[in-house]
Amino acid sequence: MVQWFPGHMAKALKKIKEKKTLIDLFIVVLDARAPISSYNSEFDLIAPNKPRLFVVSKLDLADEKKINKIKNNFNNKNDSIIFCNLINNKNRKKIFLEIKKLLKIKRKKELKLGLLKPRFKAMVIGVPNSGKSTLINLLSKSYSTKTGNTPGITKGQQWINLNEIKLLDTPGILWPKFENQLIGIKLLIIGSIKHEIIPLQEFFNNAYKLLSKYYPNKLKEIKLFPTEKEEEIYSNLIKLCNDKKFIIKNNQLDLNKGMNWFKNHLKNMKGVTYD
Ligand SMILES: Nc1nc2c(ncn2[C@@H]2O[C@H](COP(=O)(O)OP(=O)(O)OP(=O)(O)O)[C@@H](O)[C@H]2O)c(=O)[nH]1
Ligand SMILES: [Mg+2]
Repeated sequence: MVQWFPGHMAKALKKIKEKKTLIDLFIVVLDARAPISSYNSEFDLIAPNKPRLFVVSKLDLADEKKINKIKNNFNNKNDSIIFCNLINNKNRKKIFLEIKKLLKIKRKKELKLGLLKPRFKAMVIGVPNSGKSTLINLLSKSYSTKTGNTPGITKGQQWINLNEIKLLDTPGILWPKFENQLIGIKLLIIGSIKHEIIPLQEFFNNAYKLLSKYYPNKLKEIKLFPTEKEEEIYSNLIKLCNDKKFIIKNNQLDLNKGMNWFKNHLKNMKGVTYD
């Protein structure tokens, strides 16, 4: 069984629990290619009374039809949810308006209690690579946080000050419980888990099965055949390497190159939502 929950993630989760009383708003960033698998409802128990904004990122890569159905899963009336592309500056205003709306309610409550805060504090959390730092850069119109298309870019917590609000960037956390291996494969495809933890062949077989089941046409587009049988998946790998002319010396096929090509192809694929 693959170890999905490395030690530093346990530490990050502990830090969230430690800070929760300070925080006025939680912003949870989820990937629209796996919005359900990239959330663990155990978080509901960490701060049940705090306002939460779910920002579902990477809408430009997702399957919009499926997203419309998934929207119904997030129907808790105390939460807000926005689906958007964080690379597009046009979405900045929309997200800000939602944050302001949530904080206005909180401000009213606190004024009643005689509290006056100079700035509200929001903690941005989510699985690795979901777009937390990109969201902070979008909101702060700066490059104050480092981003990159691989998990584990942000290593520690960092406060970013805006006019009315302080945003806390956090390292991506993976949740301690995975209901099944399938969730792990989905998180590998969307780049939330490091590939080093699983042999390439195992990833290839499972990702091929997943794509065959969810998006068979995406395989046909690259002249491969959808199947969930391992012998047939192997024949398709041979075909892929032949088509792409992935050959080592002595006319031997470079199967590793074929599997890596497939891995990158999945990473950049558009129109997919695996939940
Ligand atoms: N296409 C697309 N890419 C996005 C979007 N949001 C973020 N990205 C990309 O996703 C990658 C990860 O973004 P980060 O902001 O570094 O993610 P993070 O959640 O801070 O990741 P960690 O710090 O590793 O936990 C980067 O390459 C971003 O450019 C989006 O809405 N659409
Ligand atoms: Mg980050």
